[in-house]
Amino acid sequence: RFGPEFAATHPLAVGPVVSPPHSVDGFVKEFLRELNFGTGVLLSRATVNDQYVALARTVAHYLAARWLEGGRTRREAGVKVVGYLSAEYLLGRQLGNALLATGLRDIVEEGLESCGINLSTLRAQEVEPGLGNGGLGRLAACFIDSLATLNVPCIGYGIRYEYGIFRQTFVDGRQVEQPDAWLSLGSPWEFPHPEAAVQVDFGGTTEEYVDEDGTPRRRWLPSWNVLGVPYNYMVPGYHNGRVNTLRLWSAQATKAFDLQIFNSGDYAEAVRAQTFAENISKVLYPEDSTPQGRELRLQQQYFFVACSLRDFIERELPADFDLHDLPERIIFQLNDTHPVIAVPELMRLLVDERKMDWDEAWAVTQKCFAYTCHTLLPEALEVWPTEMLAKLLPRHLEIIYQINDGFLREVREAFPGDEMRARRMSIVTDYPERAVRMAYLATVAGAKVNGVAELHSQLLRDKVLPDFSEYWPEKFTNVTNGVTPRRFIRLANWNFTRLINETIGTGWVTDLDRLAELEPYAEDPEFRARFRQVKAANKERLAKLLVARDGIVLPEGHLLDVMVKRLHEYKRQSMKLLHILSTYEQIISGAIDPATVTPRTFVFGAKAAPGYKMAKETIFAINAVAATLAADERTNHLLTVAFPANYNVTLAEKLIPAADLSEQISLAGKEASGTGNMKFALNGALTIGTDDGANVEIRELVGDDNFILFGMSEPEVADLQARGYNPAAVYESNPLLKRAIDLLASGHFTEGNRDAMNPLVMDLLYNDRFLALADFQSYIEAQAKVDELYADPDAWSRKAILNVARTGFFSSDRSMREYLDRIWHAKAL
Ligand code: CBF
Repeated sequence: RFGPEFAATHPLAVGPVVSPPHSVDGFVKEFLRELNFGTGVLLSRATVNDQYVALARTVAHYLAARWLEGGRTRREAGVKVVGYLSAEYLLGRQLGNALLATGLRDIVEEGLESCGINLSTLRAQEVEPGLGNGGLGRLAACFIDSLATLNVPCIGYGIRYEYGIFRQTFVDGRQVEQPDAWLSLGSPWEFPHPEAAVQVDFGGTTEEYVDEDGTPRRRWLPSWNVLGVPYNYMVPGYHNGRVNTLRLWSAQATKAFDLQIFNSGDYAEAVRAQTFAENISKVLYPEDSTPQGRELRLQQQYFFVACSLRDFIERELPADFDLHDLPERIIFQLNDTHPVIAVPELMRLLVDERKMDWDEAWAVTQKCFAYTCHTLLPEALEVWPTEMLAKLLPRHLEIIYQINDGFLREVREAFPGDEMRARRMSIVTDYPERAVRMAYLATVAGAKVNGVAELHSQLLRDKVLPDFSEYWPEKFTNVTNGVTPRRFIRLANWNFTRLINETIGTGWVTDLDRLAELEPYAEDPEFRARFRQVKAANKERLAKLLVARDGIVLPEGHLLDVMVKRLHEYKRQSMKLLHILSTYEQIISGAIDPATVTPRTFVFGAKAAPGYKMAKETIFAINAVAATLAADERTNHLLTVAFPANYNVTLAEKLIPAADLSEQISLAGKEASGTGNMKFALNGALTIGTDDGANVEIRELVGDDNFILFGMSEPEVADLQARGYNPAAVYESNPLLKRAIDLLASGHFTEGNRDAMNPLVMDLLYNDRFLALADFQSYIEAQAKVDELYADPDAWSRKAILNVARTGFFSSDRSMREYLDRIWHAKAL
């Protein structure tokens, strides 16, 4: 029965694989089988973790049946695949999403109950994989979710960091980072394939040689290498049977240890190579919008793209595939500059390894890549010193030079005599040191270049890459970011989901524009009342969580004002703090009557990059203010500041649905898009925000009456900066601001210690790079408007409902459709 014929024909060998039965009995059998034989325990002795692992694996079985089938049909159909290259994926917990995608939730809940197990307890056991810093990594996770839901074949490629984004703790109000050992109990969601490991070379030299045909060629003679072990994760579509793959690479030494050295007793030396190799995928760089010019980071980047390119070419394509046709089978999307070293790597594979003619290889390469830029901060665009490249990737540096030579030839032909232009556009710069500008390389190589919101794409064209957009206007495009409604409404906000479903049906989960059908209900007093009940229930849920998680008590009946995002000066958490300080100062100085103050709870969630001093000072200041306000009986019934540590996706899922007010207050022209802004609006919070990033589009869609705008516009910012900005003068001229800053500097929040706040105060007064003081007055006035609006609950909820009804555009399904139509030219299966 199990001879060659079985292997060639039986469904267990060639598919289609049958999923376990979708019934309570079927599930319980699978679950207990997994607990007994997969985890090796009896139910009577199983720990919560055993139960969680068995449950996750059981749910994974259901998905795996579809996954195997989908992979098979994709390969057979020979369709074009989206290869999403991203150094970060901020996935969030997997179990809830897998239950949602498979539609198994009710069956599982009932089945577990019959075993005496509570599903929520097991869900809480999962440690989220925090393999990203913030918006960029979370966007990647939303995009792969949407592609699976749209039934588009996609392989997400990235790094399986052993330690993800650090776990933030506060000690005396200061951030202290702990390693994020997310794998310490293992991950039931991953499928490792050590047998499919790929070798990645580094270092050494290059040489010229003459090949068998007498053609002179160059080749790389690397000096060391590591192995990349693929770990596959399933990415399920919503209720459509498609399961795509996320393939994360883990670095391993080619040689585990040196037995001779070990036997001689030098144990540390014996494993040195292993430790060195494994460091490559050890930790995520905890930087957001700031590049880390470190060799290890370049190693990480090359490591994962080299593995991914080889993987796709050698394992996903037929052995006899003609690589001239590669663009018909793959489009690699470069998620920011982190994976851009893939460009010379593909050239190397084609020219050096497959002996393709340079021009033909370049034509193929230019069709296989597209580039998304996610920033506007010039300092955040990666630049690699040629010295470092020469040491780590000497052949790639030669290829980059050759690409640059060809490109500059083209530029000089197009603009004869304009040598300055050629210098400005050169991929290789000499100032301040000789280095490769990765954004330029991506722009030259990419079939398309896009920004992530209308304003961002325009500024990218006009200010960051003006010469390139003039030369190739058709190459530049915009795709405004989006977020997945599955995780951020359906899963995170069940109370609201129920209300929406009862009102307009369930179709919105995969067609978010249908939220527009809620618009008439904004006028319905009963619907508004139910909307307020939803908010109240979500606040209650959050309050329970914060007490248990952080010992934070949220007062009842407050306006919940939330600012959650990475801590960065351009995002201006310090301006938010000045608003709180100003309100507090006015109450305690008797300038305003406490009875007129809208009770508010301000929630912050923010991690600072460990080396970012001013960001850490801001965290300290927020915590100090929070503690003082909590102890001040004159105000603590009116103003509460809550700063739960370690903001992550799991916390976001509870915080966002509870928020009344969303703080999107970056300096205009600095936030590329923002995606938190979209999540809040979709969950019925009003935005107080500047005309920055996707705020602009949110405001256009929801209407000026339903968005609280303040602050300078981007041209006004540019103008002020050109005229010369003096924050100390603003401080002197604005009494409200002066009193708030003076109070901060007075030692009031630091037990009389005036020095403790000095770094932040001095920076605000004499530096204020992101013009917080310049926008302060306008911000305060906008906040007064918030209070006024919130005083009328019916009017407020009407506006909040309109926010929901008008922001269906911000689904990542829509973003993905735009990439598919305008950039990738790939199709659903
Ligand atoms: O495009 C996704 C997000 O990326 C960032 O987080 C980034 O790291 N560059 C930007 O700062 C966000 O504005 C953007 O939404």
